[in-house]
Amino acid sequence: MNLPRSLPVTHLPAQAIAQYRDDGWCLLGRIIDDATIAAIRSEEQRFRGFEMEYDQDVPGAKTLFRSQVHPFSAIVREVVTNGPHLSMIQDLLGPDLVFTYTQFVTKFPDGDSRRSDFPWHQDHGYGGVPTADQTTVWVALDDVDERNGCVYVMPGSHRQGLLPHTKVREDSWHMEVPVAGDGIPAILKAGEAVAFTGLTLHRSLLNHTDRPRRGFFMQYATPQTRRLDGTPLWQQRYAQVVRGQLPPLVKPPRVG
Ligand SMILES: O=C(O)CCC(=O)C(=O)O
Repeated sequence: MNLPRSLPVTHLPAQAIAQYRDDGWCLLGRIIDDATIAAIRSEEQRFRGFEMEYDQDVPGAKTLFRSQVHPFSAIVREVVTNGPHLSMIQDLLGPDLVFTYTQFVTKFPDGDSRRSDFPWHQDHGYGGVPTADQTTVWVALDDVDERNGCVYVMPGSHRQGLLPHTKVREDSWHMEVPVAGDGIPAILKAGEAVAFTGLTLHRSLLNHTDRPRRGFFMQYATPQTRRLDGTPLWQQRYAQVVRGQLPPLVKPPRVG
């Protein structure tokens, strides 16, 4: 499957690269065109009905997560492995890129039940990675702002290193970090994206509208990015090199 190439491959302006380095996040602008957004929305709808390998649906929750769908969706795979944003991620992480994870995050209308919020966390708090060298690209599938539960980022928080996370409740897999301050809302039109590091604190609040807020994120690491136990992310299930290559691998393969 080929993506409609209506969006040019672009590089990030120096100012965005500096902001990502200093503040731990930056806007990428429009990275998915209308036709592709429509196709990705259809896939989001398709996968709603099926709990995937890494998902744990929480009864009564107002947010649905559908993870690692790219092996099962040609259009999602094409976007994550060949989208016009990859050159921008190379600007942030270097020439060699490992794609690691994708997830749909659908926040249903919440009223005021407080069940569609996602508290402050670092993505690496879940993944157990001590360094900032993985980038989450969060793409809006609907226009998002403070009313329907956009993502908020805390500038500079990536410089605190990996922070202790605690479970919010016994019956939930969500974890949180206590944070003072509101952060910056990433207000996006459908098809636009915000990028942040794996150590950047972020959260999302309630969806106060009467329509689902659909988001989609993709994560990219360097070949050097490792978990606390030393496992490189490129070795994890469903990871793949999407730009450049792995460095020379020093440990010889075991034979026999
Ligand atoms: O999409 C959202 O509301 C936040 C998702 C998020 O932060 C995550 O899955 O790590």
